[in-house]
Amino acid sequence: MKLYWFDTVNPRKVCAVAKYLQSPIEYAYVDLAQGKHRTPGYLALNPNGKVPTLVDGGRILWESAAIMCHLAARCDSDLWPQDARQIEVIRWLSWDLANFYRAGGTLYFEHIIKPRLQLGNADPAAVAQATGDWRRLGAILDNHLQDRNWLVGNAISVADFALAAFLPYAERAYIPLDAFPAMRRWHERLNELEAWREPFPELAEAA
Ligand SMILES: N[C@@H](CCC(=O)N[C@@H](CS)C(=O)NCC(=O)O)C(=O)O
Repeated sequence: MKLYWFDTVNPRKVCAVAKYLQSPIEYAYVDLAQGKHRTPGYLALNPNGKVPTLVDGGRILWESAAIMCHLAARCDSDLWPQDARQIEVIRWLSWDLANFYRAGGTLYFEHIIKPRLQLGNADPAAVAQATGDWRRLGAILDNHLQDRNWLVGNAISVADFALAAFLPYAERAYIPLDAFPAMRRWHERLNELEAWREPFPELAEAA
């Protein structure tokens, strides 16, 4: 399998799962700063011009959630459970993509990606809107996590890898966690995993 990645939030989810599962992966670095995601060769793999992309034999997969599920299914891992928990995982992945990710994504983009890729200053209106949304939606997540270790059932799943994606960037992205103790405890549990703390391959190994 070949995984096209860059050291940003969506590839981070997939790299963390791949490392956690010890998936047999050849890593290919797609330097967004150099526009490598807009080359004809890369667009033929992923017409969205985004990372991550996974190539597994004849199968080309984009979308980090689908790639995480594929990696787990491929080795029968419970990260993508095959029983009633699967519906719960889909619920949280759906809620994330439709709601929560947008708030975190805006703060991450405004405070981390814009300066990194020299895209100008943070937009105060976008930051204010996203901060409010994060607080409103974060309360839902924090409430769910109050009496449990993981989002679904008693074990970690791809939903945890997806929904916690912005927490490692919280400080630099000015993502407010002060009012969310359950979310902070959840992140501490994730931080016990080396795959979560250090998800990315060495750049020297990248193609
Ligand atoms: N929904 C996609 C989003 C992928 C995405 O937005 N990736 C960012 C990096 S974190 C990217 O490639 N951005 C480049 C661009 O939009 O030009 C996924 O989950 O894989």
